[in-house]
Amino acid sequence: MLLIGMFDSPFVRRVAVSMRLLGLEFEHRNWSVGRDFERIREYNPLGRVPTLVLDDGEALFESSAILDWLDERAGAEKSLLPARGAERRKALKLIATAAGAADKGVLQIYENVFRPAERRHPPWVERCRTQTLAALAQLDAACAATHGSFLVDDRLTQADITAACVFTFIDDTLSLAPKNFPALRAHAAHFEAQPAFAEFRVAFHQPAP
Ligand SMILES: N[C@@H](CCC(=O)N[C@@H](CS)C(=O)NCC(=O)O)C(=O)O
Repeated sequence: MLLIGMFDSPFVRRVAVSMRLLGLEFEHRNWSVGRDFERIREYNPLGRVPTLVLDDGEALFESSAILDWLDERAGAEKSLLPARGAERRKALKLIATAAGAADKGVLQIYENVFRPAERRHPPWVERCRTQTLAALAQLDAACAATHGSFLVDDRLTQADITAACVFTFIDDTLSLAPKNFPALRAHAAHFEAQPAFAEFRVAFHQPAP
């Protein structure tokens, strides 16, 4: 399998970390959504990452769809999501909160990268920042409620992986105050110290338009 996309993207990174944790081997193409747009579009009409090219040539995109396939391939025993019920709903809601925070974080970065200075609209950027911070506040409360344990199901799930990858990305890129979100920060630090996370930890690269 071939994973396309740079590891400074929280969406690419959560897929890479999950593949490592599930014991699935992959090759990596460190392609940038700016510089390598045309190359990515050969596999994904949207030119977005992550894109996962399977061994038979089929390309999957949208990280949640990729993760769904990886879980299915790894089997129910290893799956990173609870199979059903309240724990699954809770995990999906936390994942949506974290992924939404990342979406809004990415939009704030792209406002600077892809839009000329005279066309930027500060109220829109401010709105995105408000949304990002509100989502992080919810995740922080969820982490505080677990008292340092896993977010869901008393085991490592995609909720922990996504929350950690997203917090690290936003902390790296959007100048959070170090004292903010203490429980989420501690949760991310705990997971970032583990080999599957550390292996895919890179400095953020601003995409060239
Ligand atoms: N919902 C998508 C979001 C992925 C995403 O935002 N990827 C960014 C990189 S972090 C990207 O491809 N940006 C280029 C673009 O959207 O044109 C997913 O979960 O895969």
